Amino acid sequence: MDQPAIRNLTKELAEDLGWLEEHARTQPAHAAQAGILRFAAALVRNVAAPLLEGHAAAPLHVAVVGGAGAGKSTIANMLCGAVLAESNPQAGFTRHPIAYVPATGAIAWPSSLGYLGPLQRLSRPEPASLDADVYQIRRVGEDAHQFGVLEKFVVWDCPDMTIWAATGYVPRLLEVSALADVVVYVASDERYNDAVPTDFLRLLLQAGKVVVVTLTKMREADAPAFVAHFQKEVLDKMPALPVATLTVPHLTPAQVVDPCRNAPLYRVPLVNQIFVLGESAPNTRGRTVQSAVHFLKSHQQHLLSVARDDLAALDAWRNLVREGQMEFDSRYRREFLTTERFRRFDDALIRLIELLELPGVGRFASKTLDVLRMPYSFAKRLFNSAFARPEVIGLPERPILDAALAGWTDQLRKEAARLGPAHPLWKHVQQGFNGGLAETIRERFNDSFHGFQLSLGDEVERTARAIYEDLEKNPVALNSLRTGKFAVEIAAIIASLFSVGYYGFALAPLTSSVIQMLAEYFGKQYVDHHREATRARQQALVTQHLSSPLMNWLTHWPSTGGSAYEKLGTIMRRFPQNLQNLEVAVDSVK
Ligand SMILES: Nc1nc2c(ncn2[C@@H]2O[C@H](COP(=O)(O)OP(=O)(O)OP(=O)(O)O)[C@@H](O)[C@H]2O)c(=O)[nH]1
Ligand SMILES: [Mg+2]
Repeated sequence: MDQPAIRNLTKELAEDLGWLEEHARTQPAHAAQAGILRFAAALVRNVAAPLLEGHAAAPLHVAVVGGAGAGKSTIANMLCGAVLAESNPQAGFTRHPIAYVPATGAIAWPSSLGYLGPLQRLSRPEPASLDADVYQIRRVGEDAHQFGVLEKFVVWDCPDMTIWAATGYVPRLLEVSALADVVVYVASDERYNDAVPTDFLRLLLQAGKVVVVTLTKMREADAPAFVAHFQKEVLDKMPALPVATLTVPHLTPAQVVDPCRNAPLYRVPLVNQIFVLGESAPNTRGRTVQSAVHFLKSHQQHLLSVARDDLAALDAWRNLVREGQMEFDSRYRREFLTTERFRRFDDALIRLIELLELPGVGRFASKTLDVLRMPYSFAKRLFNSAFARPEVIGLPERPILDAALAGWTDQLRKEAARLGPAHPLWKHVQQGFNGGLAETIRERFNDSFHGFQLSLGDEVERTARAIYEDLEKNPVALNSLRTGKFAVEIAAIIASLFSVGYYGFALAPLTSSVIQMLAEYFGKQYVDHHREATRARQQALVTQHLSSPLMNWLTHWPSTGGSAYEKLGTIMRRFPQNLQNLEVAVDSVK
């Protein structure tokens, strides 16, 4: 993949996750997922993008996180090797991430798009209590950092995550945590089991972050018991384990101020542990990126699930539209097609039967046979007039279509009004109806009706005419049918005369009538077959020209015109593929 394609890929992934995060915030049921979506987007921007854009692995990043007042700034001090981070008795004192870097040398900060998201870098030093979406970089004196991990790592002192729900500084924490190659999770004796930090620890472990737990402020003698307790109460319930659990018992004020000189017993194991984890920067960063991609892939469904309700609502809408279409089609069949006789076919039948009579000189012979068949014709007329059912008059077509359309539209409008309060999609449809959706439906329908009429045209007329015209155009077939029928009749009459002699004259009309009856019967079967085919064809044309286009347009209606559902559809389509591409791209960087 070339660089522009890579940039586009990570940009789209991060944007889509960002869009889903905003979307989650607007829905109370999914608000809790906003954090994980921000974290996922930050993994793409801060971890995957720099690697794919060829930025160096060094420096690595270690983020110190934990609950309010747990001792994060104190631990950050220890890692850097000096008294630097402002530790303050006021809980929640550190309000924005602070990056500690060596005193000299350029900082190789990736320039990839969206690196650290919305966090702005402060151009001048500010107190840690500055509450804004910013981060600052502090240089650490050379004499100090020889004791710490700055040679390999940028040390991030982070704000706490207690006010998880607030949109304020939690995103700042998420940005830096996502960036981190190693996370030091600090929990104090006083509040080791708080729900919010514990949830955050779970997210970090789920995401495959390398976590070092540091328990603080217990009495030295209680340290092993506290570790065991923390293991049982917190870590045993986690999806993965931290790489180590260390302890920093309650320090004296002198140790807090200068841990290098006064607390090496606690500081050295911590520093060593972090050093080991950063032994090879490319390996460590490679692992960070692999874990990030693995997390994104394995949590894909969860990440997209903020859209689940919307998709369910969209599905319900589509089903309702389709049911409406089926009802529209069957109403047309019920109320129009089944009662429509297609009179032209009756005329066609008469023409067909007439055609079978001999023309010219043969007409005389035909007339003679007609005379013979008179008793049959008379009896048939009598029978028909006595038993004929009253004619069902079919309603005109257009009013039936209009009524079916109105029924369809009303059903949609009613459901939208009923479900409007339950989901924004139905509200959106409801607003559509208030803003003239029904009129637009009618207009579209009228336009398609024109097309329907054009294509139907004189199709009925043509099909009916074709019944006898085909025969007329084929004189050979016509003549053989005519003479065939005539010959059969004559042969049958002669045969009856010979077989029963004188009384044969009485049988002749009967024989001729039976043959005529058979001819009419088969002719009617033939014409009825075409009548039925025409009915089916007309039904298909209504579906093709009227109901299907409307159904398609309506099913897509909520997701067009720049609505949230359009974006949702785009994300649902491209996100899985983009994620797949990201995995392939990351795997190819070895
Ligand atoms: N005596 C003593 N004080 C400690 C110890 N650890 C932290 N403190 C104090 O506890 C307070 C909070 O410690 P910090 O390191 O600022 O805690 P934090 O987690 O950074 O706190 P916020 O940034 O406010 O969330 C500070 O006044 C520290 O000096 C300790 O082991 N011993
Ligand atoms: Mg702090």
